[in-house]
Amino acid sequence: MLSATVARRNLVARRRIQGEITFSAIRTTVLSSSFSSFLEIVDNNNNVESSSSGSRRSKKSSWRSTFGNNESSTSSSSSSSSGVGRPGAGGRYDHHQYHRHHRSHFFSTTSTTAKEDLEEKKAAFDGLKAQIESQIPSEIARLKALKTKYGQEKVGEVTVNMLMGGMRGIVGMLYETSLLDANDGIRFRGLTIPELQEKLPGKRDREPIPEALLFLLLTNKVPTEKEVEALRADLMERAEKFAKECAMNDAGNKSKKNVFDALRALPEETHPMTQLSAACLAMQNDSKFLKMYASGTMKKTEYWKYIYEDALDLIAKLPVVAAYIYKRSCVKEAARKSSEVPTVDASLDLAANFSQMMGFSSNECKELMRLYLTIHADHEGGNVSAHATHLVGSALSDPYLSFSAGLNGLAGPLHGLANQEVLKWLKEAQVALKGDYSAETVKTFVENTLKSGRVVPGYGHAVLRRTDPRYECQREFALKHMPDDEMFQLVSRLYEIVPDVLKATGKVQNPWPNVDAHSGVLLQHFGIKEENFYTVMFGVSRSIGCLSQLILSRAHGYAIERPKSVTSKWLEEKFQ
Ligand code: NMX
Ligand code: MLT
Repeated sequence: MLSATVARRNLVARRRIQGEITFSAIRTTVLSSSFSSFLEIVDNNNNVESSSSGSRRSKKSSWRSTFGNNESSTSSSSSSSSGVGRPGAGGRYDHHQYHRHHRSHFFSTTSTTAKEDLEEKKAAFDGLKAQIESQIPSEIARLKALKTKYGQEKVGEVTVNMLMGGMRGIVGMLYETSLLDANDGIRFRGLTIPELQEKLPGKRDREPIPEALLFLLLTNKVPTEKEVEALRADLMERAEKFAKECAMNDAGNKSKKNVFDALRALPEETHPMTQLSAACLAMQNDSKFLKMYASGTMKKTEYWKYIYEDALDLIAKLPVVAAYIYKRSCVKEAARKSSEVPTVDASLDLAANFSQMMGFSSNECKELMRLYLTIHADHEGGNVSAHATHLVGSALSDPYLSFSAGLNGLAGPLHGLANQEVLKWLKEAQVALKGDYSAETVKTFVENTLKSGRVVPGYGHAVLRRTDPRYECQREFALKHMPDDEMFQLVSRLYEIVPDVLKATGKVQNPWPNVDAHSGVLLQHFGIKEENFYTVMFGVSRSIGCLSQLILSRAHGYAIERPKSVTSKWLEEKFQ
């Protein structure tokens, strides 16, 4: 069976398939024909006509003038020097009922009463959704112009090798939030990780906070301090409301079941990733998009608004659910409080609160969590978790369904679960090597891993052809905070040995370490020792990237994904 496959592969390898991918094919996935009516409105009016009940738009909204001043005085230098784009002119903002509610809460918790300060904060609070909205017409017009001008251009060609090799190298989707270069590594809206560390505002210490990254991914703009603070407060309010409602419901007569009831119904030994994915599905009932779609009153141009609300809700809820799973299924019996919904401290940032809810309140651990949640958030669109979320979302499945699909992909050992595999392997190495980390013994250990038929976890990548910059920044963190950690010494030694062992196989395309080779050693140092939880943390972070793109995909009218597949017989007949 295997040799037949190999023979078939050899027979057709390197021969080009007739089908070529044109820009038009990719673009077709962006703009479905039924979306063109929306484009006409944009073209004719250069404006999006409001059709949403309960929403009002004004070209000269008060936030724009206030916000514009605020922006230029506080952040324009950092943004322009970074080369990150600014939002399109002509900002409008919605006075959604929802926003009014949140804004009043936001102000009621704000100590200052100075009118100007309030105006500024109001502008910052409304800023994110309004900025996304203000960019939509120009983004759609830009995409339409791209299609008109280059629709028939080719962006690549597909060989049989590519088709049979996991679609490696096929350019087949649009994904705006980040771009991976084989030699330079990841750029989030054009910014490298060191640039994120330098430029993103809202820092508590050295590391950026993921809220700032979320703003950047959604708007292609480095936010101001105030914008980050407003988004932080919004997310934490969503998290607190969710946790409080579930806790009250737990304490009540239990007539209404919540997500924690769903988790309690699962065996404690259920893998934490399975629990996280199941929790997403169990929360689907909260989906605003689902309800609006079912009502039959939502226009296509409004989809993104409800996807946005669901996405932000989900990003806020996931750390609470994850911390619960950690306490329930990972920590030792003595420390376990399996039935309690974690308490959210809404004064903290998302990462610090996550760390605290898990039981780790040191500043160093909070800093690690900020770094961790930032660097795992996005890795362009083709990786399994992002692509799965994107694919399922393209069927207009809501964010709960879509991201659950992404998590199921992340739970695979060749993808996100590799971080768990790495720590298991490091522990195995510690036992086998008994403290002897000499080059020879470590090399033999790695070779034995390969001989046993396993991959070396944490090494290799489908796109990267260098050490993952996410590995490098974690190494820097370790050198700063825990240079003498014994397991870190082992990780450093492996970095010297593994690439040559993998190169010697003659088949590994990228012998360098990826993000997962380093994350576990940091977590275990700060007390998060249960490696079966590591991929859950990856998932909490990945929601930021996947769900940002999901909002943009609906805002820009991407079509349902449906590539063509062929049978191997079809290929044979084509080339024989
Ligand atoms: N150890 C042993 N063999 C490897 C490794 C490795 N780390 N990486 C690649 N190979 C093998 C691979 O299995 C394949 O063998 P075969 O032809 O017998 O099937 C051959 O080398 C060619 O594979 P590549 O083209 O180099 O890699 P590919 O793009 O197919 O896969 C990974 C990429 C990441 C799946 C692969 O490098 C791997 O399995 N790495 C270990 C698991 C891991 O760290 N995954 C995490 C990736 C990052 N993330 O978080 O998702
Ligand atoms: C990721 O972060 O998604 C991984 O590095 C895998 C990938 O990019 O394919």
